[in-house]
Amino acid sequence: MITEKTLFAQHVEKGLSASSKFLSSMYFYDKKGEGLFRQIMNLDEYYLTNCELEILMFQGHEIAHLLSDEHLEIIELGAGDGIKTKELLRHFPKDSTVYRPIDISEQAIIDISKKMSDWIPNLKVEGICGDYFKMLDNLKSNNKKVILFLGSNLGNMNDEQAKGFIQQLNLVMQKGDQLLLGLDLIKPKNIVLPAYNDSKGITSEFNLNLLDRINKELGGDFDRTQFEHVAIYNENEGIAKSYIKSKIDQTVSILENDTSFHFKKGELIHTEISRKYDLDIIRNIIDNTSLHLDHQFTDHKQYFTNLILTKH
Ligand code: AVI
Repeated sequence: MITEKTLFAQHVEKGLSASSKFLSSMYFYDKKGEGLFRQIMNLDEYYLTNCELEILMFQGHEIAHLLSDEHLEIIELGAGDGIKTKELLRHFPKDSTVYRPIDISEQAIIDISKKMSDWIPNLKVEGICGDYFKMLDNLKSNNKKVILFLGSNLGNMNDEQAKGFIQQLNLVMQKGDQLLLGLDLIKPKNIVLPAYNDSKGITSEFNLNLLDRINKELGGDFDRTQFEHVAIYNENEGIAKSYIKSKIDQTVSILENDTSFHFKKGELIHTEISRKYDLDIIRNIIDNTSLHLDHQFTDHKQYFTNLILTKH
């Protein structure tokens, strides 16, 4: 059987032996990484959280009205901390609405289920642990479904991957089901870049934690002090990119698969993209699906958007 550890080791070997080195941001989220991401979400420089919170706090009532149905299942992909979601959920009738957070982490499901039940007593909460699409497929029923995919999580995929992801969602949705998609909008560099290179250095810790993870889980000997976090944002393209840069010429060994990798001074490992959107980009992504963009909500600064897409 292929274990998580083997998959991680294979990914690291592939990424670090490529001519342009890369590692997937998917591996940011071990326990420490999750904690660091929560800290990032609370930074003022990471404007995404407050902008989406503002939309859901002040327009949540209207959004809920557009999503409502007699019997409704609200399914959230990636459980998160629930603070934003609660602002939406409080507007739905408790007796005919079920909230189902889906996450691969069992602990995340336990935490969010407890919190949401405390915040909104009487709301039916039924968390599900597992793979998004498998779980969504199992959930096919006569009830209308609303899928929440908030926080611009789609932005960590390139446009081809995002298309594939939305197409898979489209396949498991039934006519009348809706998707509430939270997306960060394209905006100037002086606003975006500090979100990915904050002054307290938490994003740097978050990115470099990947090296600690390789050391801990795969027996790597990365010297953290010889690498640094780099973030760039290309305004025309609308994509923030994160890298880990080698400060010196060095060789790193990884015991797990008995490999070693050479890094030149200044060489980059690409670790993450955070795509920013406009309506043309999103229309291109939902092209070839039967999802229609029905409503758009934005915060007062127009930094972030929540879109309602309906399956026709
Ligand atoms: C989870 N995701 C939407 C975050 C983002 O903005 O791309 C992850 C993140 N990376 C650095 N800071 C936050």
